[in-house]
Amino acid sequence: MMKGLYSALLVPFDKEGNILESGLRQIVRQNIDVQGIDGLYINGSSGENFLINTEQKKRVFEIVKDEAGDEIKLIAQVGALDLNESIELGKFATSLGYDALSAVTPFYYPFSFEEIKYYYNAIIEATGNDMIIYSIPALTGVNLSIQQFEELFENEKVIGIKYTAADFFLLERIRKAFPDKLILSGFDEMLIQAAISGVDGAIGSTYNINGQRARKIFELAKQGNIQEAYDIQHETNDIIEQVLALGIYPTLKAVLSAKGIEAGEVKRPLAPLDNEGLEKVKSLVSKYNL
Ligand code: SI3
Repeated sequence: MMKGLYSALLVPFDKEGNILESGLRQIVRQNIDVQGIDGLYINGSSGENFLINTEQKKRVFEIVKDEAGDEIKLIAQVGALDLNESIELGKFATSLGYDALSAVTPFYYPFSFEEIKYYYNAIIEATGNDMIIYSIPALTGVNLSIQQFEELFENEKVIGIKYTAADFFLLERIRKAFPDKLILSGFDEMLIQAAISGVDGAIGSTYNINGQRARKIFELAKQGNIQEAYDIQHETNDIIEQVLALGIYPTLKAVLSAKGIEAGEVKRPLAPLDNEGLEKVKSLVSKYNL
């Protein structure tokens, strides 16, 4: 089963934008051995996927599978504006043994729902793998309705949704209508609300550094220990608030670097942290024992 907590994997780059392969392996191990996650979501937003080329995406899939083997679940995000690239990546990840694919809803052009449906069905047909729809309206501008989710679910290979939205009414409607579909929540700062809403798990960038707290929030909320879960969510959100203020991906990488991991830089045009930012990261790491 694909339920559980997944880190949206960070990918380390050098200053020229090349992947630091040994650092990538260290981040995978950190997630498995220290953060205790159930799986990884590879080449999503947190992997800076939309800033790298096809060969780099394939190399990330390859290294992660080689390092993680069958220890955890692996979801390959293959969504792209070039459908041929999505299919190529989907076939590649499937041949490596990835447990499922995921694809962001196509963005930039105002695609019709028929076009979006065509995109998902084409990737599934070409790869034969399971598909998790990656819905993140704040970044894509694509808001799928419950009826549209239903239509996508008509393809049995669409096993679920990565739901990165704060619309808890829609989430409740989806949960009630599709009790057997997988729903993985995408906003780490709203994990408790998502858990109470009945999601099957979550995918998050901050779980690369804060996976143990996320586990407690999720399990306590599922057991109905809401106050205890909320106490940890409050502390978690103190961390997330500061991480967001500094810049999410460079800050998460700086936290990993402070722990001795070769987490590298973000890929330009994303900007690195300045010295003041790096000092703030040091206090964050020691204050919250990250
Ligand atoms: O790699 C990914 O696709 C994600 O990390 C998605 C995930 O929903 C994250 N979203 C983005 C845009 O980074 C969240 O984990 C997010 O970073 C976190 O909730 C802080 O806002």
